[in-house]
Amino acid sequence: MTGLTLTIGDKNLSSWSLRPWFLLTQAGIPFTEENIRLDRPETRKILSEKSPSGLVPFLTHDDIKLWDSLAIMEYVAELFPEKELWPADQKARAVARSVTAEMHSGFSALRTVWPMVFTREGLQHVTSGGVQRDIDRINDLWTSCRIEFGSGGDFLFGKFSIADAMYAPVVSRFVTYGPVKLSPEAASYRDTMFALPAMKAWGDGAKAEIAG
Ligand SMILES: N[C@@H](CCC(=O)N[C@@H](CS)C(=O)NCC(=O)O)C(=O)O
Repeated sequence: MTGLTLTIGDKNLSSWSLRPWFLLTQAGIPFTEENIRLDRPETRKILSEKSPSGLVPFLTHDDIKLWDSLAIMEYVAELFPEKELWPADQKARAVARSVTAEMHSGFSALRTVWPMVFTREGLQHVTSGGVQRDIDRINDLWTSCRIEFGSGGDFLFGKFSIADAMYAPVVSRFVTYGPVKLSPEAASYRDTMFALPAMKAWGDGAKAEIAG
């Protein structure tokens, strides 16, 4: 056992939770999952008692708790170097970190106007308020990563990396809010990501959550 416990929010809604969950699942790293429903009267109290930041996700390992999706994924990459969760090549790794950081700190129009609702297809396709600009930038990023660095596999940097986990909720949005116009490379990347067993497992969890 790895002794890792990842605490996440609703699978249908919590885009930040999806990222480290997807990383661990896709990389085949065992972990215990703990769930906190986000839209309940008791949510705030539970989060303030359990989570260092009052937010999800957070990771518990031995005697430490770590919060924030990117910090969690960096820690996992250090714990499991054999999984090569960043590209091995130094320049590719530096670009992967830039691409990841840009998502972590940016694309606020897309995140605000198109919140992740994993199970609902056919959501209203509004592209005002900077959404189209964010889509265009992500399309450019995905396209250039696939062309320049993607030859070793189906992911942004060929092999699966933290950069892919960081964009997993965008893949969901580009399905549920479609049609979104993407380059052939970016569209094929979206389809590959959306078809992964880890993505399907998250979607099944989201459906079960709603049904329950
Ligand atoms: N920068 C944080 C963002 C975490 C965040 O905003 N989480 C949301 C859920 S996706 C949350 O916990 N919201 C609390 C609430 O809805 O009460 C990260 O990368 O993990």
